Amino acid sequence: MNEITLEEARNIFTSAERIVILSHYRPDGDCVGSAAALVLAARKLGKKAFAADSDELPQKLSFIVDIPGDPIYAISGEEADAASDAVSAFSPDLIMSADVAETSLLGRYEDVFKDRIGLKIDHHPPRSQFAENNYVDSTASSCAQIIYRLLEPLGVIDADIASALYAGIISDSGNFKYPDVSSETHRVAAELIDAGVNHAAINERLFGKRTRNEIEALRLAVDTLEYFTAYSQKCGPVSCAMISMTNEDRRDYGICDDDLGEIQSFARDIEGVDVGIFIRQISGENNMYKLSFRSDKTDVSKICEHLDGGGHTRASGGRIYAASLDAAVKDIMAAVSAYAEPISE
Ligand SMILES: [Mn+2]
Repeated sequence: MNEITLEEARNIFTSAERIVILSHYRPDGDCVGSAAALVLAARKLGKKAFAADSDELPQKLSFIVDIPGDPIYAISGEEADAASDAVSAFSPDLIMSADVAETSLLGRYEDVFKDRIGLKIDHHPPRSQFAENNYVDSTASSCAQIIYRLLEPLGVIDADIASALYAGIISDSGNFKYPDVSSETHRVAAELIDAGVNHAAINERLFGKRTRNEIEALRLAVDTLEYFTAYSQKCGPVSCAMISMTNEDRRDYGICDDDLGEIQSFARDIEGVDVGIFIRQISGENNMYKLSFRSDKTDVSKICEHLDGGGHTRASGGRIYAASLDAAVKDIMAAVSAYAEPISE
C-alpha cells in the first residue's frame, strides 16, 4: 500500500466530498481531537463529513465534540451492522483513519472498514499500512500535531478546530512531558493558542479534578502493586512493577474504564522501576487480560508485539489469555525476559 507525503494526503482530503473519519476503540483525546478537527474542517470546506467510533466517547472527552451543529460522531458505539448501514446510506467517497495504528484498533468495526480505507494518518510506528494511501510520522507526539500541519495551509483553523487539536496534543504528550515532545509540538501548540484556544479550560477538563471513582481505582491499584525482576538477554535484569484489576474489583467498587485515568503509568513512575505494567481482566471475559506497558528506558513495543499488541517504544499495550491472574503474570514475565530491548535513541 502507498506511502505518501503530507501534501498528497492533503490533496486526497481536499478532493473528497463525502468523508467518514474513523478513530480507534477506547477513544482517547488524540483520536477524538484529530477526528473532530477533520470533520469540522471538511464541513467548513463545504464537504459532508462525520466521524465513527466503535465505542461511545467517554464523558471526559465529550467537551471536544460539544459544538453546535450536526453531531461530529454520527456513529458512536452502535453495532457493526448499524454502522455499516449508516455508512452505506451516506456513500462516502473517502473513508480515512486518524490515530489508528492497525485495523484491529477499529474494534467491532474492523471487518466493516478494513478493506475500504483510502487514507491513513497516524503517528504510531507503522505496524501495518492498511490503507490505500498512508501518511505516518512516528516522530510526532500526537496525531493531532500532524492534522494541524495537514489543515494549516487550507486556512480553515478556527477556535473550535484549534481547541480539538490542542486537546489531542496535550492528551498524547502527557501535557508536554513525554520524550517525543519536540519544539514542533510547542510551535503547533503556540499557533493553536493564537487561533483562539482556551488552553487553561482544556487543561482543566483533561487533567483537572479527579472523580471519586478515579481515586477508588487508584486505591485499588496501590493495593495490588507487586514487584518482579525479569532477566533479559539484551537488558540484563529488568525491574518491573505491576498493578492488576479484576472484574470482581471493578464490580465491587463500581469502577468503569473511564475511571482508570492515569493508572496505566502509575507503576512506571516508581523510583527504580524499569517497566510498569497494568493488567486488567477484560469485562465479561474471565480469562482474557488487557495489558498496558510503560517504560522510560525499555522498548516495550517489542514485548507487546509478542503479546497480541504493540504501540510506542515507551507506551504499548497487548492482550493475553490465561487460566488465572498468576498464570498471566508468569507469561508476561517470560515475554519481558525474552523480548525486552533497551530504547536505542
Ligand atoms: Mn495518538
